[in-house]
Amino acid sequence: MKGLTKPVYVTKPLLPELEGVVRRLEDIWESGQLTNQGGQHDLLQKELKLFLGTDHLELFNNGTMALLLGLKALGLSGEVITTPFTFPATVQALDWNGLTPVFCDIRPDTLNIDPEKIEALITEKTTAILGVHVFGNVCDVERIKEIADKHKLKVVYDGAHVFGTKSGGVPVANYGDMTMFSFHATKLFHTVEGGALAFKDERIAEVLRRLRNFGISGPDQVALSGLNGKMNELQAAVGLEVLPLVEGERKKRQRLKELYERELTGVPGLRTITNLKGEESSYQYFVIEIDEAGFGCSRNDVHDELLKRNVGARKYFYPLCSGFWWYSGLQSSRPEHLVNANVAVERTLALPFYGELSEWEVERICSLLKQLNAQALIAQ
Ligand code: T4K
Repeated sequence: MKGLTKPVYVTKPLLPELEGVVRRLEDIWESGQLTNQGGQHDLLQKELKLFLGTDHLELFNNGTMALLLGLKALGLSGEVITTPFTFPATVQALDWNGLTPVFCDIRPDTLNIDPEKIEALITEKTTAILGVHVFGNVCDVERIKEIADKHKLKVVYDGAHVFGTKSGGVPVANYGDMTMFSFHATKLFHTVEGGALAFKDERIAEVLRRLRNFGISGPDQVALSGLNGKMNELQAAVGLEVLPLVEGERKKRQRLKELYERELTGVPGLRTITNLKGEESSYQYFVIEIDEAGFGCSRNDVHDELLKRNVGARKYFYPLCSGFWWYSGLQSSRPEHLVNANVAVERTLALPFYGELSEWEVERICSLLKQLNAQALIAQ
């Protein structure tokens, strides 16, 4: 089985023309303002509010810090119902706020938190629901809102994968009390490292600005215990050059996704995790599920065989967060309560997916998958 001549990875950052970045660097040098909310920062904040369709948005030095400080700003306590099928940052933001995650199983189709299983987990200690729009699929936001309203809970979304996504024409930033966006280099839109919070209640803006700047509230005044969560001018400058490229990148990824889906339709034991109807997706990741019984070999075998042939697919999100040793005492982390999540974590594989990937490379990756499948079935 012939692989690719050059390695391809799960993603590749969108790189703007260097000249534009250099022009912005010259402006920064001229101003002497390198961080602490300078001109590039403010301009990016303004442009992102428009792009993401939200009135209230604050920038941070990364998505994890944004989520950590956002949860703090909402004044949550006790327990937060969340998904175990996510990147460690989601639950670690809870840990660092002294909040206890209560793990809820996921829906097998979207891999997002299953709203029908949330109510059974609510106790008198529950203060919020933290959903993750996994791989770019939007959570069942309407149902989650109904449950949260009924029980007077806050709703926070980890939107690290849904930059610019719309569901039913509504920008995703409009759902819940707060949505975090990650601007890491591996994301559709990036500022090298970076993140943002979109939120409903404008009174939170001031709290967030203080929290990300050591709690400083004015000259000689520290109002609360904050951290350093500021996005610097160089990050913002890169973001301003990347932003105009996002729409083009999204279109290229949409075409590649369609090609992947065409090529992989009908492969036994292989399912593609697509966006739901009515969603304008960020096309953040292209993820498949391998069911060993139908495909003939396991997701891990597929991962290893692809890697030998220069295809760097990734087992996002392995291992499951509920399996972290420090959650071993939690009732909700027990596998019998998280059946779908435990299945998904053994089956999902993110395939290489970025605008610069050629159609030929996608066809080659699909052909490798089909050959692995045929060989595995013959060997059975
Ligand atoms: N919530 C969710 C649901 C998340 O997925 C994430 C982050 C967060 C919260 C936290 O947001 P941040 O605090 O990160 O803003 C990556 C990213 O580091 C992480 O941001 C991301 N999710 C996660 C899903 O993926 P790794 O360990 O897989 O990254 P790495 O370095 O292996 O990169 C993957 C591939 O991308 C490499 O094989 C090559 C390519 N790459 C990567 C980088 C960094 C490049 O070509 N150039 C680069 O500069 O975690």
